[in-house]
Amino acid sequence: MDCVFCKIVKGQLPSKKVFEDERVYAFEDINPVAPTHVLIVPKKHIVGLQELTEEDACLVGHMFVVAKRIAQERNLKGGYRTVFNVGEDAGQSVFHLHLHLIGGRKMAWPPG
Ligand code: DGP
Repeated sequence: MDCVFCKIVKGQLPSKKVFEDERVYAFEDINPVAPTHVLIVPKKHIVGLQELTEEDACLVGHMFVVAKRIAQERNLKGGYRTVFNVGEDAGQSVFHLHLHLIGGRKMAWPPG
């Protein structure tokens, strides 16, 4: 399958690994928008949140637990943001589900 994140998960493209287990792979975003910008992706190819099914509900919960652990490891005590961009209007550019973990600086709301 011609999916950049599938290739990263399989080690066919380089990435800066942050965490890995049997279900997810987390790595540094190539274009960070904050001092911490990590992507948590399921090893299973899911196009995006819109394509999620009930059987993947535990997997998505696990992605958030991993995000929390990475935030703790990085000492993001002041806060951080977890984001799914869903579809083109929201800015989704890679169509393999991924959770952004962004932190290490003050953030504005609403996002752009
Ligand atoms: P989104 O716009 O929500 O689909 O986020 C996609 C993110 O993926 C974006 O912040 C840049 C990042 N990205 C795209 N291609 C690569 C890559 O090859 N390596 C890494 N590390 N990150 C990538």
